[in-house]
Amino acid sequence: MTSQAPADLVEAVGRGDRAALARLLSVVEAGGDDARAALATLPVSTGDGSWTVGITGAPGAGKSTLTARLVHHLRAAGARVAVLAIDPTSPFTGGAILGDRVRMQDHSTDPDVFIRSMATRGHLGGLARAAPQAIRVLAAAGYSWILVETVGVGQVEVEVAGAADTTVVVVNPGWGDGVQAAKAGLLEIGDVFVVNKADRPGVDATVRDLVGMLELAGARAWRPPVLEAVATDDRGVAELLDAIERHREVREASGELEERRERRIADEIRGLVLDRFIKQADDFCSGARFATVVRRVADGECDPYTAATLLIEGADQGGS
Ligand SMILES: Nc1nc2c(ncn2[C@@H]2O[C@H](COP(=O)(O)OP(=O)(O)OP(=O)(O)O)[C@@H](O)[C@H]2O)c(=O)[nH]1
Ligand SMILES: [Mg+2]
Repeated sequence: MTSQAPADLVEAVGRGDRAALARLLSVVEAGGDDARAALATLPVSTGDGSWTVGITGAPGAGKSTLTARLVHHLRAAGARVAVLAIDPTSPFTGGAILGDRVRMQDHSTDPDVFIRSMATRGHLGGLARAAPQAIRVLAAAGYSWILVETVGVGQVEVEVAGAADTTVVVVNPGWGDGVQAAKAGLLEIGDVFVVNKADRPGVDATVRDLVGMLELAGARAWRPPVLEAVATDDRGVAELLDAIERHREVREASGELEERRERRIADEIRGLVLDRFIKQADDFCSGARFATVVRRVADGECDPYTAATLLIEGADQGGS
């Protein structure tokens, strides 16, 4: 797939080679031996000097529009920015990603902005594994801000958001939107809440709902603010960036950052282990041996539990 050795790619990325960065991200996304080799040469303690912001919320909430506006503000302040748009839906629809491309067009010729979309290939666990690694690659490439857009509707998205230093949850005005966010588990992971599309009715009620639910969730050292924004008019975006920076300062001062980073490394390792076991399970459950075992269970010669044990232990001895 790539003519360059993974270690050379990592080195080229460190020199600011954008084409190498794109290739390295593809390698990491694909997983497997090349990804392992590349990641092994990547410094683990990246993140020094870089800050990852997860932007999550229901489909169509305005995440991409807000992200594009944030990029604009960060660029105005001279920062180098990477955007990772994660699409957990089918790789065949591609709709959201296409939309993102359009919204990000303003930044497409800026050499200090790097935009990348990632879709699920194969199982969802692959995405949960690849996203934190992609963030690590982007940090190593010297981007001081990494914005990660995910659709916050399922567990995987919540896991991906766990790779962020600050998580922004985007909701819209309207009956029950705050409740939906709560159901999707977004109240727990949000550090900053934004009621976007504040040009529509029902903003006050949604803000009130969110503030109420956050209070019920109990006292935290950081009290997540609930902001209003109209991303399409750049309203409330400067305030959002202020809130993110305040959160960053509090996080950095609290010493809790180190703990979070360790937890994230633990998650990454767990993801890698899981990824390898899943691959192994796929190997066990395919081919002639598997077919034979299935037939034996179907014929009533053995039960599924025994069959599974036989498959696993047999493979250990067979060394496949
Ligand atoms: N009225 C109004 N429309 C907005 C606002 N922000 C975004 N939109 C519109 O809402 C639509 C969806 O915006 P996106 O930024 O693509 O939303 P998203 O959350 O990234 O969507 P997905 O990635 O598909 O989940 C677009 O048509 C935007 O122009 C806003 O503040 N007010
Ligand atoms: Mg989007």
